Amino acid sequence: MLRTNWTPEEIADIYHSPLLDLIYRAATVHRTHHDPQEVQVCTLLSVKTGGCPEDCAYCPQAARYSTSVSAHKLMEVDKVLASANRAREAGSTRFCMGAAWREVRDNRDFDKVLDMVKGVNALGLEVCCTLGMLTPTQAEKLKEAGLYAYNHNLDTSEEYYDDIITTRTYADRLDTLEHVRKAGVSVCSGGIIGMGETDADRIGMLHTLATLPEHPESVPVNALVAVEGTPLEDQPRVSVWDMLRMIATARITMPHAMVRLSAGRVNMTMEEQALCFLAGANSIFSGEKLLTTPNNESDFDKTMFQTLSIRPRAAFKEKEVAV
Ligand code: SAM
Ligand code: DTB
Ligand code: SF4
Repeated sequence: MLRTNWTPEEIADIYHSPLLDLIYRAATVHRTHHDPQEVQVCTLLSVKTGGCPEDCAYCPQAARYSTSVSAHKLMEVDKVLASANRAREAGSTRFCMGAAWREVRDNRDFDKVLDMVKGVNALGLEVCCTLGMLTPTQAEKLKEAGLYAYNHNLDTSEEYYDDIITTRTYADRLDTLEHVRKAGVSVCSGGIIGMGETDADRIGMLHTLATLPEHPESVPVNALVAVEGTPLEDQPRVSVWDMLRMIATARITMPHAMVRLSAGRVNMTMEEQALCFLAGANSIFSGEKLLTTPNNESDFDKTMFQTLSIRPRAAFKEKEVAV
């Protein structure tokens, strides 16, 4: 049963249950609602990189930190479409375009993004964007252009949010998610672990997501990529056991969602990633880069899929899942 009335205590009980029980339960839920042999392969492209006015402590694209990322203006539409085409040929079924913006402005850049969305949609890919805050009208325009999903992460709990970002509020984030939902665009929202948050913060974030009026269709679980020059540069690497608890708890509380093993995969062995798939993750990002940081080699992913007998999932299957 889909539940949107989880209590924080229930989610905490799940998150803290003995690890092998937790994985077993999550794997059982996963098998009830999804084909465990299927993993969706997605590609990210940073269409506008760096120079962002926000102060997200994890982000190498914030203008105020000095990182190795240099700022670039919005890419040209034809370059983006060529890149989407390559991603499709390499086996991706979802293409996500990211922009280092605080919010979308109604200007020529937004018109260009709408053209990118139209073009990527025409390639038969699930087209996703992550552009910062949106107004209801902007969300509708993206929908009309053919946008399938919008990524807007809560990142952490409401309580810990101010320690990570001061230039916007948790309520701003939730407002954009509501605008996306109302426009009929599929919602992608998750977070990052390894930023110094407590287990209670992780549980709090999952509680907010799992008690939205409708669960997000997609929940990315990112392990912090600690980038030199950001305030979180010295954070120790997240342990696989923590990733597993997050993935499994997301899977159990939001059974229909695609749970995406997102940033941080480059630091994980094949065996560790296999455990994440067992615990209910059913999507990865492929390609040599995420937005600005390195990702797994495509040969690694190919071998992993062969070894684990995993098949790439077709586009637009989400709509069919209604168990
Ligand atoms: N500027 C838009 C925004 O913040 O919504 C879109 C792009 S932003 C880079 C998209 C997401 O990437 C963030 O919400 C965050 O969850 C994730 N992210 C950014 N830097 C990261 C890092 N160093 N490690 C893990 N995830 C990261
Ligand atoms: C998400 O949750 N993770 C992706 C995607 N949504 C946009 C981004 C990860 C970015 C990691 C840092 C970088 O490469 O810049
Ligand atoms: Fe800007 Fe997004 Fe990075 Fe925050 S996460 S600094 S909003 S690009």
